[in-house]
Amino acid sequence: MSRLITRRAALVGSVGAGGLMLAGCDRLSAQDSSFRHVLDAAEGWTRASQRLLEKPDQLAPEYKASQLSAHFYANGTTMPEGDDYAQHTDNQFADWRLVIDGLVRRPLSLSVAQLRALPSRTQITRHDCVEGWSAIGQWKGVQLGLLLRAAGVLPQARYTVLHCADNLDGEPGKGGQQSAGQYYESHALVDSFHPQTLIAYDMNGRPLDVAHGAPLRLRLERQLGYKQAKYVQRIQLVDSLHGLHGGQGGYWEDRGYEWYAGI
Ligand SMILES: Nc1nc2c(c(=O)[nH]1)N[C@H]1C(S)=C(S)[C@@H](COP(=O)(O)O)O[C@H]1N2
Ligand SMILES: [Mo]
Repeated sequence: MSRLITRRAALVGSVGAGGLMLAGCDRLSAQDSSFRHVLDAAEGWTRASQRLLEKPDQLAPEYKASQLSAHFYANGTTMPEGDDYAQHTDNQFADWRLVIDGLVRRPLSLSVAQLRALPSRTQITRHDCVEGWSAIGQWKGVQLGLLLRAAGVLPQARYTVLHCADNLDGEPGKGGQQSAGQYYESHALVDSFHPQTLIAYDMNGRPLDVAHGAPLRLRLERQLGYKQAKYVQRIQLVDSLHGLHGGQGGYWEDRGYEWYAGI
């Protein structure tokens, strides 16, 4: 183990679970430049994100464990169709990758195990769906800002676009008969770098289940449910939303919903 990696592994370990993390980092970082870039970015990011967390007016409310909803409804796609996703569930998402590309200096490709070895944030927040239901859940994941910092967002980038593994057919609950399409979402950079914006892998203390977006989903806590992309495989940095799918920045936006869905 080189001295550099030792120091970085120790840094990650101090945020996470000590010795276990250290061993894990060593194994996961071997020959993998994506993972090393994220470890490089972690140090400065932790301080920057901590400063943002000291501004309560800009944060979504966080709740106590005693306030967790007994049942968290699952909405939209609850089981992506097709062989690709079935293969991922068959091998416990070992080959799933989160790719970060587009207008970045260093495109990244990270496994779920690598994401789990990084510094994490855990938060208990309320999810509000436009269909009129809410639920309080606990989310654990990597702050998206850390990953973006590691990828090196280029100055001309304005949005993150989250590409998901599922096709959605429209929902009876939203009027039905919407055209089928690949689910995707997009966000402004300022919201993507927000300290409560996570690529989440655990929900209520357990790995995300398929209905809630396994293995990775977005949590971006000051906007409505449909902005919380599940089954995320790729985050593309773009300067414009126009050439993507219907051009309005998201599956539901292409079908008439607001792009900025603040709550
Ligand atoms: N990939 C994908 N993400 C999605 C959806 C979907 O159908 N596909 N539905 C959205 C909607 S409308 C809501 S309310 C939430 C529901 O998240 P949950 O199933 O964990 O409750 O996911 C959002 N993200
Ligand atoms: Mo929703």
